[in-house]
Amino acid sequence: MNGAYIGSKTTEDMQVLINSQAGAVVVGSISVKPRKANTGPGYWRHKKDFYSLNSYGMPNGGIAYFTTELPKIVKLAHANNKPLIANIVGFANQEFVQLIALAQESGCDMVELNLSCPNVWDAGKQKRIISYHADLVKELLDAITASRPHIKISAKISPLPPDTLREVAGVIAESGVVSAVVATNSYPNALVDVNTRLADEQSLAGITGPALKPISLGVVKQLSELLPHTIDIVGCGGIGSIDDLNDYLAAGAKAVQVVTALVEEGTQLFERLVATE
Ligand code: RRO
Repeated sequence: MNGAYIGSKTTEDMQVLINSQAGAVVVGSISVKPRKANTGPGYWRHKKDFYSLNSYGMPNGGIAYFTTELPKIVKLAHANNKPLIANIVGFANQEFVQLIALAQESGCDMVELNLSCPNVWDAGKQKRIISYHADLVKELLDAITASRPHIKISAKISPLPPDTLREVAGVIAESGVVSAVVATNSYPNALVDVNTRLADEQSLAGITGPALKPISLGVVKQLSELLPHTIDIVGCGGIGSIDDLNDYLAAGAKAVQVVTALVEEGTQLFERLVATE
């Protein structure tokens, strides 16, 4: 499947992904309020493709757009036999709860909590990246359980360092509401050089692509030992070939998301991966 990215924000974007050979499709990230992209180029690619950096700042149409569009996107996906996953992001626990309601009412097959977006800044201050704080993850999962005791959701985390990963995996395992963990989102706060700004507000950005692969793969391997087998792991980070994909499956992933290679190659990437399976 695709990971939530700059090409999965609208019905038109989703139609392109739905027409591809992807096994499932992800829409989002969806927030409560509509969001404009950070000003600036947003994306920067290393000239030898070692990595990419992005700082878009979660642009999307918000509930206003997705109340009418999400049911349509679900229908389009189901007409092509593809599960539709909604990646959602809140600025408060109750916003996540509100967005879960939207996804469920629209017929989405799964909700993926984005606990890991690094690129939201306000007056020079960075929005806290939830997955780096086990206490914040617990508060959120408790709020979700309180409002929807029987729901099963997915959570997308950052490339966490070992102790944080152990704590967060413990909270997720105990919560009872998480049935899948997506590992990982981009590594936050990377810098190309002091003169290159992806967003006018700040120079720091999330790093993705091949350089992220060994880090995300290590997170997947650790999660396969930290999480019970009832929680699936979805690998994400630097997948551009069937060998990359197989490395994730061997490390314990049940499925994968692709982003940077998809940005570079377009949805033909899925055909290439399926053809070499
Ligand atoms: O929009 C972004 O800048 C962004 C998001 Br929401 C995310 O989850 N991960 C990322 O690398 N960029």
